[in-house]
Amino acid sequence: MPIVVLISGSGSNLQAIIDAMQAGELPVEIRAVISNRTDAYGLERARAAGIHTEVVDHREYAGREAFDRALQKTIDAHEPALVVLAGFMRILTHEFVEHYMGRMLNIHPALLPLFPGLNTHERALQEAVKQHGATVHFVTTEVDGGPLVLSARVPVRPGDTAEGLAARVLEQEHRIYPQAIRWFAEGRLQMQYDRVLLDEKPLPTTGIDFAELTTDQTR
Ligand code: NHR
Ligand code: GAR
Repeated sequence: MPIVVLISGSGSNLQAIIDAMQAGELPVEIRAVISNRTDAYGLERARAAGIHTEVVDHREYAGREAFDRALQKTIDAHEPALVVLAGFMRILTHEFVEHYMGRMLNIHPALLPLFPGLNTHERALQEAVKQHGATVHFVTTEVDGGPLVLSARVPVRPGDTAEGLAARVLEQEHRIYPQAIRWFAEGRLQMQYDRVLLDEKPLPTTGIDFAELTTDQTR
């Protein structure tokens, strides 16, 4: 399945996708990696894997609408069946999201619906939650509010820093994102209205907990 990956930074989730592809565990072809930042390290990861890269720099556009139109044009030239947000840091307009509805996934570094938006690890520490994690969801116009697919939990430990917690969460991101993308690529995962179907069956609104995956679901 042809996909396009959008990044803004380090690209460790991109790397996890590339690694899963190279291990023969993910039936996708990354047609392009697109960054809104010229200095994103993920661009180098893509180049090292021989993947086409492009930059659409948001600072070169008069506003979000103009940026999103340029981004959409760049993406659509590659005719992806799925758009993957992997640490992409720009909020997307309604028009853009409508265009890719049901075929755009995001990974968010929190247990949604807790802590949508930015600085999730700092906020989790501030609120002294016992568990934190990451969630894969379909992208809708409501930021970090789309239907939930798959999440993984990590414990929050006494004395944790935001950096330490972020690293623990990131390890889990690298497990769950390739799994969710694989389901989509195999035609097993669909968004229908505000629900997610896996193998034609609706998921609970919380999505699936990675720790509770059945052998059927991971096959
Ligand atoms: N766009 C829509 N419409 N819906 C979603 O669910 C989206 C989205 C765009 C990005 C990722 C999201 C995350 O996982 C995502 C989901 C950036 C911001 C943000 O406030 C919020 C959420 C997410 C990504 N960005 C600032 C902005 O003004 C810029 C911050 C920066 O450049 O560092 O766009 O967390
Ligand atoms: C990841 O933790 C991802 O969940 C988060 O940024 C990090 C990107 O890491 N995404 C967001 O915060 C989106 N607003 P990566 O570039 O190494 O994949």
